[in-house]
Amino acid sequence: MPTLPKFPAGFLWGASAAAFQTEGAARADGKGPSGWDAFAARGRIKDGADTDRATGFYERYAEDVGLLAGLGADAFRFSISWPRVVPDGRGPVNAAGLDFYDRLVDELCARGVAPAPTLYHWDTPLALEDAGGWLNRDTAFRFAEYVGVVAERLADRVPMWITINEPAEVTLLGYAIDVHAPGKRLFFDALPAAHHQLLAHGLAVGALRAAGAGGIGVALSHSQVLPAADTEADRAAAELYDTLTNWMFSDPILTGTHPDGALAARLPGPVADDLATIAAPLDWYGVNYYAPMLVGAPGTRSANGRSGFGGVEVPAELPFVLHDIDGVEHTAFGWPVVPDGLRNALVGLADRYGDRLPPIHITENGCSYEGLDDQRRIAYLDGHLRALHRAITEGVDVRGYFTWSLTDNIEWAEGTRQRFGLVHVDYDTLARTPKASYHWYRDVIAAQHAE
Ligand code: IFM
Repeated sequence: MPTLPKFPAGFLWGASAAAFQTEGAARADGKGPSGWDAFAARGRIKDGADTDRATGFYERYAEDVGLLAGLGADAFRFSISWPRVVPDGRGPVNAAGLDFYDRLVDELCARGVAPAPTLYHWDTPLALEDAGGWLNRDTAFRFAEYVGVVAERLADRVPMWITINEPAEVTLLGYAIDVHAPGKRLFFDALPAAHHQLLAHGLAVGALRAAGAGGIGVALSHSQVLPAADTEADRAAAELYDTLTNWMFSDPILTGTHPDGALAARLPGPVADDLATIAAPLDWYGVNYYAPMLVGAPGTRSANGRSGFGGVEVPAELPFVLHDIDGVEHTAFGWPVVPDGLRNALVGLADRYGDRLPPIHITENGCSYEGLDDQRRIAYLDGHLRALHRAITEGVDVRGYFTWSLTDNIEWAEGTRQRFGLVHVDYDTLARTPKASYHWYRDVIAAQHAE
């Protein structure tokens, strides 16, 4: 593989992970159950993976921090489990839970890896989920309380914070089409979940700042959305999908406005006041990118007959369908590999927001493939880093890149079937084995760090 072009001085090289996907210890040391624990207990993880154990990160965190240090990573994006810190989502704080993240942060700092915690990566405390979860406005205020507790404890050592991760996926997969926890099928009635997560983000920014935290960002998924065919119906379907998955989240955060009046009219609460909270200034903006989306009108079919995305079919109740992208490589998950889609998504953000767009970090990018000699993962990462470099050359201010993921982990409803790690996890023994991509990424980082 030819050497990658040089990224700007000070560019941050990292890897990402999340609590439910790695920690295990689901009932240990006072942790409360999350909506995802309940979803797993209902048999909704396809391969019946042991999510109570996951990769055992709760016990093995020092080993994984050692792997990060071995990579030469500048930063590690992990998530804090809300129900480990506030077991019932409100009320008493679990000291043992906070102590765990304190130890983790100390270990990272000791190994020269900057901690970059995400405060919400989908594991809502079950007590709050049972009270409506993100459909309930109160959840946003409980989130801000928990964020304040965490920030008071960790702000002295954490240089980079992520409030919430991918609210679009939580809304669509969790509340609209019953693919993820909490397993609701509300279609457009899921929209309040989007609004309340955004409100939670805005309130969390305030709670972080009040505790003296800096380096505040968010992690939103951004995909280039393309109409399946050049027809009015496909263009309208793609535009709606683009609004629902991209702009409905980034516009409120970056501009304090809503991209679609008709959709905004379906949102609950004092929306105009909430938008002022949601648009609290950020220090940086996180982009998760995996693949572009090809969208058609209901009833249309992909040229190759394959529809959906990674096995997820859009129910007929929604006014769009997802088409497969033909003629490109696909990952083990069936996701199309289109590196230039990352450049396009970034240039699209810069064009749309101009000066309102803070410096960007790529907070997730990666792929699912089998095997230790994962040359296809290396090709994926190499291609996306080159596309990222092109975006920077074209003027987009990108300051860092976190690959998803450090180790294999629980891929939500897919369980252990999809492996996104640079490091292989044997789910019987929990032994970690670096893959070829780990060694490749280590060499990339070393070359980038060299003068
Ligand atoms: O594993 C997930 C992660 O938790 C959120 N973003 C997408 C990844 C791959 O599906």
